[in-house]
Amino acid sequence: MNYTGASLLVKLLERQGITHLPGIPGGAILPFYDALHDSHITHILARHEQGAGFIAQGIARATGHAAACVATSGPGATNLLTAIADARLDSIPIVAITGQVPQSLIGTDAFQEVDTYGLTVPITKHNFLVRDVAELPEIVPLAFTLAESNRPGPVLIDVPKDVQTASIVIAEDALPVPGGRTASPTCPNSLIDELVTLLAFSCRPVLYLGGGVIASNASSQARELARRLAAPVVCTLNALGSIPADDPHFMGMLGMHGTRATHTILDEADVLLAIGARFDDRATGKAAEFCPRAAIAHIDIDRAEIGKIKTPFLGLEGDAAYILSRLLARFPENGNCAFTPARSAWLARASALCTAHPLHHPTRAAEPLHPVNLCRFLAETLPAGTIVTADVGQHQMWVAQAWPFREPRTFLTSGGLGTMGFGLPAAIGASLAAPDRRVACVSGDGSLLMNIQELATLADLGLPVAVLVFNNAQLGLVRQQQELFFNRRYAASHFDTRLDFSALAQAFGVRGQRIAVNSRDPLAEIADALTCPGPCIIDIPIHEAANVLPMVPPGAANHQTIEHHHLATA
Ligand SMILES: Cc1ncc(C[n+]2csc(CCOP(=O)(O)OP(=O)(O)O)c2C)c(N)n1
Ligand SMILES: [Mg+2]
Repeated sequence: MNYTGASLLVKLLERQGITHLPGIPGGAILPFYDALHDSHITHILARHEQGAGFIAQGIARATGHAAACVATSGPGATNLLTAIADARLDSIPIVAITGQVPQSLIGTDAFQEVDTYGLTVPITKHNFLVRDVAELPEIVPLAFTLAESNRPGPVLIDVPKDVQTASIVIAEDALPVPGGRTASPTCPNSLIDELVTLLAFSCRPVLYLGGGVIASNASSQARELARRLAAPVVCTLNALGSIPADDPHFMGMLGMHGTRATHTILDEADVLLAIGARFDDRATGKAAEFCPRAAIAHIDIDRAEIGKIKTPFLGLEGDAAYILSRLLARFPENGNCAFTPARSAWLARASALCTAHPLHHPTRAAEPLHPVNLCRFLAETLPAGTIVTADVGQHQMWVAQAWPFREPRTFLTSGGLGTMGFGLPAAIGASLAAPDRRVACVSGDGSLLMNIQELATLADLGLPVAVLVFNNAQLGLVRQQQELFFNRRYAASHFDTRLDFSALAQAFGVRGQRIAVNSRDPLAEIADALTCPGPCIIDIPIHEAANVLPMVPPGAANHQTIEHHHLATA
């Protein structure tokens, strides 16, 4: 069959199973858009390429499969960079396709020419500049294989305009098989044996789950291992939902906004089993003082992570689901490993610590809109299985602390890069990928503005996304750091104009509701607004001086956490 580069690219994306393709057209990618016109792929017209990138991320995070996005050359490509870098740090599989000026013009400062390949070298898992139309059948499936296999990540394909317009003849049966996740390296028996021994003889084991548990779909195995070992479990921000919040083994999120209980459990552990976690500084605090009594065993698909921050006693390179399945076979259901007196006492102590150090917050009756109460109320009110996206700031940390996530892939957040503006487009992507689910985006009055233009995309699509703005008229997390660590010198953290997000929503054609500061029953108003079946924004006033506590000062050890009572007496 006769193809142009553009129609071949579309064909290859169709064969990859791509159904939604967020992007924005422009000169250097127009041949591709022309070919897309004949395709059953639904193009999602974003309003900014960063939005398109995060819509793709929302699809990928909700499904675990690589999603694609598209942009033109120059500013289209540079607008994508933040979403690509974000995917890199959180190991999210996306394939970004960019138009490029014709090869004859590359290097001439042509109109809308930028070195997209060069710019994306450090922020992609891999990138391609297509030189010849005949390379497309190899490159496209390979891009998806690379994005999804082993440690997932973003891949970029830069396609010069002349490659898009070039002709090629390929027989239908000569088209390549689609790319996808390949088998991960296996792990030698001897290492599994050593890990089994380490765990079997441990009196105070802790499982430390990272985003890799969700990436490898290993949540149920991790939960089962915790049960069979009677081991407490702590999660990073990106692992929330991998074990249900009400599971008796779950001891909270560790790190900068974790509780004293979570950190005491880690301080007392004798074996730490890290699974798909990378010992990020926001999780470990001062790394030298993290888990001082524990022998560390580290399971990770990326061998470069093993020993990067902490030298483990045992390092196991491999897929978490696979290694955990092998471990489960060694700790059978009716084995006696879990129920030694020491183990039972340890699990009981861990639970007692959690009871003794809960999140501090006023009662719902006293302060219904205290963010912790608000998160719990929203979780009760929204249907089970709701997918929650968060933006970046205090509101994100309150959601992480207080929202009782019960399933993997129900909390989508920018962990590694911490990108304000993630929430709304990621929610659009999640809703496209999971049309039968409710999607809620918890955002801040600062973050939402960073990709507010995607409200127009949301209005076009009419998706059931509720945007909940925790409006404190502040860059709250910045204000909090200035209060705690910069002598209350509030530089550039307060907004002089308090925006009316409900009015803004209406301008975009989305239903908006503003909860008044003096509302008699704000929670009932919120519940009522949530009955809206289509997209809506609910603007909720949050106390301007509320802080996310506990908080470990940046660079300090996790046991040096600042708690509510420290401030109350200060
Ligand atoms: C793109 C980007 N710019 C700057 C920051 C630094 N930053 C982190 S949190 C924050 C404040 C966020 O404000 P808002 O969205 O209102 O959330 P709040 O903390 O008030 O809940 C800022 C500026 C960031 N994370 N991302
Ligand atoms: Mg704010």
